[in-house]
Amino acid sequence: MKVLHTSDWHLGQLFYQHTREKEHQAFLTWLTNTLLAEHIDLLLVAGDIYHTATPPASAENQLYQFIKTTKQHCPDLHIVIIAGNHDSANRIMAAKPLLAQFDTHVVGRFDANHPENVVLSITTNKGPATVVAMPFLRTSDIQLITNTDNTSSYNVKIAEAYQRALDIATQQHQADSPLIVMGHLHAKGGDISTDSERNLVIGGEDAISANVFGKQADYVALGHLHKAQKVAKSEHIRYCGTPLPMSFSERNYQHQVLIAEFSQQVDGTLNCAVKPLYIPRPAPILMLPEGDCVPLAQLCEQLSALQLPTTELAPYLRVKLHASETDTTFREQIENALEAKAVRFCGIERVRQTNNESNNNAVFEDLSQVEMLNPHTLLAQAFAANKDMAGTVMPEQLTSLLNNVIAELEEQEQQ
Ligand SMILES: [Mn+2]
Repeated sequence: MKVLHTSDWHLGQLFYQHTREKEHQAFLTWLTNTLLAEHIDLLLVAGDIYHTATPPASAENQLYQFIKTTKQHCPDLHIVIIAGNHDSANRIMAAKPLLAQFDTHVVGRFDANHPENVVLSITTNKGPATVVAMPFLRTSDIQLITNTDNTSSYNVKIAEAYQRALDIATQQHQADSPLIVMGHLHAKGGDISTDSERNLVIGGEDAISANVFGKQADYVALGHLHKAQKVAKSEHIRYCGTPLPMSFSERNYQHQVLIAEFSQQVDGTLNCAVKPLYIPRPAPILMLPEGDCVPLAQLCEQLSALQLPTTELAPYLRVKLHASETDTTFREQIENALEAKAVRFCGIERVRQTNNESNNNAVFEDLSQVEMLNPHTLLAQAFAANKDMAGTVMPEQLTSLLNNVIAELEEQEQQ
């Protein structure tokens, strides 16, 4: 049995105000072709299908069109989609009865009293598979878990949620067939030593131990972190990462999907071999200059002389300029140098002398990463960065006001 694992499509996302619809379409078309060429039996989409809880109609249309087209090409394919933190659980679930007609299983929310709802028994052409399709768990989803101490942390409740689903899955599961766990969360023990960007250690939000996925799982398909990586050095616990670059810091990184192939070994045990498949990038991501900042005049020369790669879609371009550059007409000069260049301009980054703040700056390098921060961390950092508040301690009241806002939003989301 062959499984393709992808996540974090963020359909409907704007990249520095530019629509990504054509990039998403290029990816989806590539994915359909890949599913066909690789003879995939099961497609797993591990959350953050959409970029927001209220995506544009074009993004929803894109998902449905993808499912329809793919099923025409690969009639035996099964698809499992879970909701991520960016998705609205309700919106995802609304199409459930219709999508079922296309062998597409969607799971928007975990109900602690009905953990069986996230356990799917799927029969592919190559045999059965059991999938624990655990969506992103909001605090409100797990507060019903009462057999743990009421003061139990978020982590303990998350572990209990997975345990309840795994108990059912192991009962239903047929020996010798794959048991797959899906999740959308920040798992501890990500392969960050080889990741030059430590900013994926997301401030504040507690990372969850990889133990929650159980020992029985043959493959764990995760979403939420934007770069592909193994978790806790396990070959079979993986993030596949986002298919499109989410920031300029990802310009030299190869985005991918993962293929997990299950095969029976001579001794009867199940083997799972995982390999990445790299996704072509239809719109290049360019940063100028690539290295250190250069004086404005030199930058403008470089821009005028810029030879653009011939690609399907116009490249994104962002320029870097040192903050000490005093010429106030820099914007105009840069825009003039870029005139008649077929690029999608993504602004000018003013670079300060590297200092001790560099760690924080890395987190804030672009908005896609800010979105991954825990709201409380974000508030604390914003407070600390506010000059008027220098030297003062953040008042308790601010924290409780934020809690109220979050609670209200979660309530709205429930409706
Ligand atoms: Mn996410």
